[in-house]
Amino acid sequence: MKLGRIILIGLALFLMSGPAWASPYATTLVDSGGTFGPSPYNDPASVLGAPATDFYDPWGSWSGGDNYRKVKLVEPAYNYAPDQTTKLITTLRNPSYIVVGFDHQVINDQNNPYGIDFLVFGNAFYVGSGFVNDETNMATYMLVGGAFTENVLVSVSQGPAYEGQPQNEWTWYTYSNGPYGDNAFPTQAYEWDQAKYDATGNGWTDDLMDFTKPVNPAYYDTLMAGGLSGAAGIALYEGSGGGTGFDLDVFGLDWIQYIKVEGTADFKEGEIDAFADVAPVPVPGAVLLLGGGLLRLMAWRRRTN
Ligand SMILES: [Ca+2]
Ligand SMILES: [Ca+2]
Ligand SMILES: [Ca+2]
Repeated sequence: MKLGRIILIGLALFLMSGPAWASPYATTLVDSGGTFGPSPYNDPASVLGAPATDFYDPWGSWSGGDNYRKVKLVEPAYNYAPDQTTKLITTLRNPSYIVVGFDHQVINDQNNPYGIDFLVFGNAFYVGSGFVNDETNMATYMLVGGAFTENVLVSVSQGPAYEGQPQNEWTWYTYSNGPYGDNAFPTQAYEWDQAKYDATGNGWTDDLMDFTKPVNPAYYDTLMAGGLSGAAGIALYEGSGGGTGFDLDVFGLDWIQYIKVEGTADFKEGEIDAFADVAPVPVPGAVLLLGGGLLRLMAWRRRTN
């Protein structure tokens, strides 16, 4: 009796948590080559795992702030992680490429927000009206219009057609006309709390934004136009951690498992930080439809009985 309940709870927890081996981020460095940036922007493995949230700015205290900085939409990942050892982002020059793999299929799920199936994070940032550090009040710091973005070419693949097929012979689908990596939306790592700023002079919380949630593409123009505060910009992210959104519908693909980023001769160069599989959001309407279907089924059973 007691054991049965424990098993049921365990089963429920297992179903809620999903497979323990699935990471939302790229987990495997499949291949890389060509010309990367100078150290610390030269390690292709820097694009694995979660986007950078904090970095060590050697000039930070010299310029009146702290050396330890949080990644924000107006101050992107730079230099090393706070441990001053871990590299965060990789610069792709012409020619160069990095191929990464997920530990699961990235699904073209109809419940993915805005049709966006995966996100690519770089070091793009919105241009602001002056000096920014972790003590800057995001409610008065203004986005003045425009962003520092670059265009890294992105391709996707389902991987080898047979075991051992070399990467350069896989079928690749390239977003030749964009979107590109290292572009809008800039990474926003932590939630901003205005009350905390007013009380302490530092409004950054320890609560991470969601790196598996895309920013609503409808806000692209508003954020690019500027004339809004940093806090207002973060609010438009609606809890998302940013990143450039990609839709597999462009190629009619149901899923992919590998992503390639390239620096190419036509100025497709820039920095890549991470890749994320977008989490599907159950649509309330779908639940209602399902509920309605069950009611109809019950009614039909009643009629036929
Ligand atoms: Ca899609
Ligand atoms: Ca860049
Ligand atoms: Ca990284």
